Amino acid sequence: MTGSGTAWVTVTGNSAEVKVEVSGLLDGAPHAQHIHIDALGQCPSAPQQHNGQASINVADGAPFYGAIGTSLTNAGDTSPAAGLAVTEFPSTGSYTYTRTFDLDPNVVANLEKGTAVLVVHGVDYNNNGKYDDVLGASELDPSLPAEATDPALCGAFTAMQMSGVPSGAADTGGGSTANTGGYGAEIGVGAAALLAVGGAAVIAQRRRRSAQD
Ligand SMILES: [Cu+2]
Repeated sequence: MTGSGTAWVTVTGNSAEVKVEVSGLLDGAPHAQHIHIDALGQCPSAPQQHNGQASINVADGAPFYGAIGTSLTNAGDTSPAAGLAVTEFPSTGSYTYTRTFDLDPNVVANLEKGTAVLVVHGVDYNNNGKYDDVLGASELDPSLPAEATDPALCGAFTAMQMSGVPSGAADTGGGSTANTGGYGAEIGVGAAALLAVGGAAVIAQRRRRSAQD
């Protein structure tokens, strides 16, 4: 299992333009994605035993990256309540997500403090092309397999200089960037996913000044 990605958030007041680019995850399966807040602003590094296998679940990660602050859904509710609305999240292994919406003020405060962490969920640990019960049921929702909710990619947002999320040919328009805060996160594969392919238990936590270099 591999995967990588980059995320950007630009904030003007409480309005946020969010872009997430991900590649290398399980195709054809939902990937819940959230901005987690109110903890250390870090990603988990040490896998635990779940159903006899080394992996990291959301409960393992929560002391590091905290609770859901924002659900990066395709449409509708972006509150924590939509955290497991699996039909509202990207469902391909590689995708580019963009959305502009109002952030909860506490999420903005976490971005400013350096305690906002992007987490993309959904890992096919046993590489059989689907989420199954190899790790048992999700600790969050027993109707879902743990593979569907375990963190796949994680990265902490850090402040960066930009006037808008990278958008190719189209500019963000508007031009009112005076009060814009820009944040970027390089999101990497969690230690558990590396273990799943027999690799070293290397922490994937990354703090980068710039998402472009
Ligand atoms: Cu999450």
